[in-house]
Amino acid sequence: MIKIAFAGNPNTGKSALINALAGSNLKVGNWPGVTVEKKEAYFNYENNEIMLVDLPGVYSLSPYTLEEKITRDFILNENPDIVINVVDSTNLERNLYLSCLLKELKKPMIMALNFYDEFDKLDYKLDFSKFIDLIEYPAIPTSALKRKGLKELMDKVLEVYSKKQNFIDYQLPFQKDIQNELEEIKKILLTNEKYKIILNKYHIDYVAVKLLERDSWFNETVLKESGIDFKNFEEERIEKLEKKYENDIETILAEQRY
Ligand SMILES: Nc1nc2c(ncn2[C@@H]2O[C@H](COP(=O)(O)OP(=O)(O)OP(=O)(O)O)[C@@H](O)[C@H]2O)c(=O)[nH]1
Ligand SMILES: [Mg+2]
Repeated sequence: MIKIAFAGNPNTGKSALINALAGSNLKVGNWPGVTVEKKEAYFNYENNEIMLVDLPGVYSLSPYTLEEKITRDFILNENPDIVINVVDSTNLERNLYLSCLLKELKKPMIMALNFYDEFDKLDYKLDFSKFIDLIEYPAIPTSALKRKGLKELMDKVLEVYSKKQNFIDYQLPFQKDIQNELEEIKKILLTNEKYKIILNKYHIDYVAVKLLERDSWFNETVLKESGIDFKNFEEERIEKLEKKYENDIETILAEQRY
């Protein structure tokens, strides 16, 4: 079975796309332990069983809201084979911040440039090949409303799936001094055996970014999973960067992503 997670800002058409693809086979429940709705759908595409998971609409993947924690936990821990990042193509600039954060999770990903009917109506233009070069993963124009691009999207899913990669090598978007710091953290992670258990589960680039931004949810999760406590990890060096930029590290990274 191919497991696909749909992630994107609120109102980008995630549910509409799932409904258009799978008909009305939507199963509605709750995420374990919380009252946020969990929707899944199953259908068959060219002899492949497909599971579609409708993640809550989010603007970020911070440790601060339930929806954002559900989204990143699902993508990191439930091993979807592919993430479909649904964006509103008429609102690209606002949508691409989350796309950038999703890339950091390093899972195989495809962008659905949804609302493409509106995009056309507005007579917007996109240099498609340049855009794909910049985002570093495939993008397919879709309209859930007009049922356009659905076959192309699913064909791309099968193509990406057949490559059977767990982690994808995207470039991280940060400036040189941040990048250097990430490299230092990665060196520490690689030279100590005890971190192996974490690196087997999470891509090292992702671990490095989470440690650098003191991500509390990541620290909690890792502590629970492996007993390793990353609290205060690299604290001195993080504070040095904060002094240099005269800002807190989360804001520094967020600004560079923007
Ligand atoms: N014109 C147009 N409208 C669309 C398209 N996709 C979805 N819509 C409409 O946009 C609205 C929001 O769609 P949803 O599928 O509910 O969006 P969502 O991403 O699931 O939103 P959340 O669950 O709140 O995160 C609905 O009224 C859809 O009918 C599209 O491609 N074109
Ligand atoms: Mg929805």
